[in-house]
Amino acid sequence: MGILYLIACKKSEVVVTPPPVVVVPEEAVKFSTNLDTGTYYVSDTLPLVITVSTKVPPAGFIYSINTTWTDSSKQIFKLDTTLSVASLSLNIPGHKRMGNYSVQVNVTSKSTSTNTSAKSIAVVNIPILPAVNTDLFPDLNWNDHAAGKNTIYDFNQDGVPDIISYRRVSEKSPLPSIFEIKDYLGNNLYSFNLKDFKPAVRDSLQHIIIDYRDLNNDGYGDFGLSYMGEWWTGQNGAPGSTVKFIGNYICLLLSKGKLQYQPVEVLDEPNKPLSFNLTMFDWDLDGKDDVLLSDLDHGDYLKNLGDNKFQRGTLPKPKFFNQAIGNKLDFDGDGKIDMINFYVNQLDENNRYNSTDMSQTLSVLSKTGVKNYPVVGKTIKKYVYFLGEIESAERINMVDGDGDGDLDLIVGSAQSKVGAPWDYIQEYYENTGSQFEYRPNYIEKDNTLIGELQVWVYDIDKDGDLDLFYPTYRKSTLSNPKGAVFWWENTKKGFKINKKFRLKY
Ligand SMILES: [Ca+2]
Ligand SMILES: [Ca+2]
Ligand SMILES: [Ca+2]
Ligand SMILES: [Ca+2]
Repeated sequence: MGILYLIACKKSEVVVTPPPVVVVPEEAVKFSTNLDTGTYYVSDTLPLVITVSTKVPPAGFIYSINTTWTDSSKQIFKLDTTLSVASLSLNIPGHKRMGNYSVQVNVTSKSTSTNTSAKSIAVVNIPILPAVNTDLFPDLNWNDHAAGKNTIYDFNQDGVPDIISYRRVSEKSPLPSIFEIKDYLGNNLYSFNLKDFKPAVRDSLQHIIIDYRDLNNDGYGDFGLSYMGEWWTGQNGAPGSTVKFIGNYICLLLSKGKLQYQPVEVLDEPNKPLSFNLTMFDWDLDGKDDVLLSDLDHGDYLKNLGDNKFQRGTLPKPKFFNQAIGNKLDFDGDGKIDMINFYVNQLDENNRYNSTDMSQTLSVLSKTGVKNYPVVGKTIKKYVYFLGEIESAERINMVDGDGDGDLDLIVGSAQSKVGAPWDYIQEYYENTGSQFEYRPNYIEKDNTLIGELQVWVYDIDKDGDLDLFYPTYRKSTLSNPKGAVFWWENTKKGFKINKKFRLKY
């Protein structure tokens, strides 16, 4: 004891008693987020708000956020930041692709690394299927909305897909059908009643063939409407029954800006046999889209002279191809839409072929002219009428299904049944450069699900390749047999049925 006293005296003249050291422990870090309530459904950007309930220590918190696409263990986002505030708000991009994501959030006291709290948030991206619910407008001709088209279209350029078709005034009325533009949200965008434009026009013009291109180069589509008169004198398609289709009326609706149109009468021939065709394309390859009034056999067309001027004329022979199942899409990838035509000989109601040409040919008409490709590996049948149990090819579309950079062919067929619902099949023909070769079962089939003739393409899972889907469905019959919706995922080794989706419309 005496020694200690001596040392203390040497060090200092004054003896002081040190204050007691009191260690105040930091409050344990606690936080919550806006995504704590369960699995969060994301379509791209993830809104994350972290709220810490603990008092902010003088040195602040380290906020760590780590987002992983768990389907491939790919890191999407990583952040470590020190902040002297009790909350952090972020919009994290990069969750576009279909699948499961995990967000790991850590909040740690900057001065005490052991004072930390962590949580993991499950996030899932279920893709949106851009199909339209046909219950929305039950009187519309939904076939024409979908037929011969490639993917969704947006006429008024407002981001909502549109519907172009027609409706009959009523099931029993002979009055001409009404041309309509509507959209997937149920909006009525434009309506054209031929009777208002030309009150004296004859009744019975029930069917309209519709096509569109930007004829006057103002950035909006213009329409060609071909009204057909028809009178059946027998039963539709029955053997021995005679049918008489008479009369055509064609007008153009030329755009005057967004959804404003000037109707122009082009043809009114009440007593001539009609043609089941009206196709807008640059048929004479001079750079301006023209209006083919009949079919390529007749070659009767309106040559586009520019500035809303057209000249009636006849396309020179030889014609490009035998017009059959068509679509328009950019086949060669030059940014310009090409005309696609799939010819296969057609059988009538007495099983007689329409032509002696037994080829199966896909023709592509582009600004450089026509190219023809044999379609091989399966004998494809096409019928004028569905009688009994037959399989008939009706629609085509194209998509790069094997990821080699060229477009492959999809043929949509119906298999008619007697006294039972029909089946629908989509079949794949791979583009080998010189021809299209049948690849059986490349597109998965399940006849218990919904079926239609026309398949459309869209990158549904947002992985950069085009997937397949049926453009329409019925919300009221989703749970019925053959009512359930699905899409096909492009795996580059086949199109696989996928039942994960959300219906936006
Ligand atoms: Ca729209
Ligand atoms: Ca032209
Ligand atoms: Ca290909
Ligand atoms: Ca895809």
